[in-house]
Amino acid sequence: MTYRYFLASAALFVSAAAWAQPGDGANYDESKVPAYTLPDPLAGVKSPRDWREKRRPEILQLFETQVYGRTPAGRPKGMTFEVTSVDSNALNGTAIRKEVSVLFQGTKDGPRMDLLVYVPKRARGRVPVILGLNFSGNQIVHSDPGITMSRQWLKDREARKLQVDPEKTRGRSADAWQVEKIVSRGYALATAYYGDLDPDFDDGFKNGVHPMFYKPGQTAPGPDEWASIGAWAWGLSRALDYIETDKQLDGKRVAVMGHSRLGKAALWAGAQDTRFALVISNNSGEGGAALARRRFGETTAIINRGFPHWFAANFKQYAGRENALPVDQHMLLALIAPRPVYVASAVEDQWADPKGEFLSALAADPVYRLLGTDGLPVKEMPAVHQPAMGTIGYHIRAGKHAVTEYDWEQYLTFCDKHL
Ligand code: GTR
Repeated sequence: MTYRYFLASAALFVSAAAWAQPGDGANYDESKVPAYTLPDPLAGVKSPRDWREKRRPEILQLFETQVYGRTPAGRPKGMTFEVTSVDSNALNGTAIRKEVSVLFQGTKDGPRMDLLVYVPKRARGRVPVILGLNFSGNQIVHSDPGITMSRQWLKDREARKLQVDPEKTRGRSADAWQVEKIVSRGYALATAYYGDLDPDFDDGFKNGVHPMFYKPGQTAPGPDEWASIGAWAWGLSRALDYIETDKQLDGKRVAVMGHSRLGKAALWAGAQDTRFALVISNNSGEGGAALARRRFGETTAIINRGFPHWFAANFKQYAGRENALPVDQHMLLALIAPRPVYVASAVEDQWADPKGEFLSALAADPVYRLLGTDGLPVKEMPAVHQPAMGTIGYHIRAGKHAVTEYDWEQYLTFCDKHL
């Protein structure tokens, strides 16, 4: 319920008609999956060097111009970090809770992202970090009353007249974040509200961080420029900029994680920013880990109709024409190689095409092996609750579209293995 609740509140950000739902012309019949040929990520590649110097940049540019849009390079000049609160006895004395404002233009009333960080108290030296954006404000990840209510979420709540008592949202998504479990396993958790980067509704990119980068007279991103997923991914890299400066955190061991639309963003962040040591996609589906060419569940046409602000304008030309795409999502995963990537599905999340998420991980395997890793250790889709963990990890669990304790258990095992 929790997650659905927040999706429902997120849904208010887009018109009801746009909120595409299963059954909206979606195919769920494997026998109706069209014949397709995946573009070969290793076309023309004879060596790891060919991959690194030629093919990988080529594929990255295709995703930039045809799918997610180009992200402004590097960090904004004048960006500063301000630690706004520290509690060294949080979570019954097991963690240090830190709140940090990432001021993109160095001013408190300018565009900013408010990070919440829990650091394991017993840790010695810099600790590895799990970083992920949340859907409705930092206060949803735990009932800890010391968490400052996300400022931007309060504004969004007002702007959209959400009938929800902010205090009642504290800890609403605690089961999707498992903060104590993460901290007890020796990882810091860092999170921020995704609306700090771009509010998730089609406002023509007037809010959020896009206007920071408009050229004189520009009022919206160009056809090959970044959109909402790009802004969320950019925010994850700015959070990593902070993490690198924090003496308690290890900027070289940061796992970027996201669920659903924020799983799309985590994959795109990990693909662009090689500083991320590991990437986790939880039920990211179409435009995330799932192969577009299968046209199973949510399709390119459905997602662009439902969420026109998520992808670059250029991406819309592929609605109903997936075979014309110069890439597919296995190549997004391949951009992360040789760094570990974990793709997770849920049996009842057919909208996200679990089989398409698995086949994408399988099709990225040859790139991972070319780069000297063990890639994905299986050739067939594992049975439910039978995780496969090589440098590529995959599991499918029973249940719905959500992040559960089971998912976190596997992710932490995967992080233990690789970080
Ligand atoms: C759905 C959307 C999916 C996924 C999901 C979510 O409505 O069709 O692609 O992103 O929202 O973010 O929970």
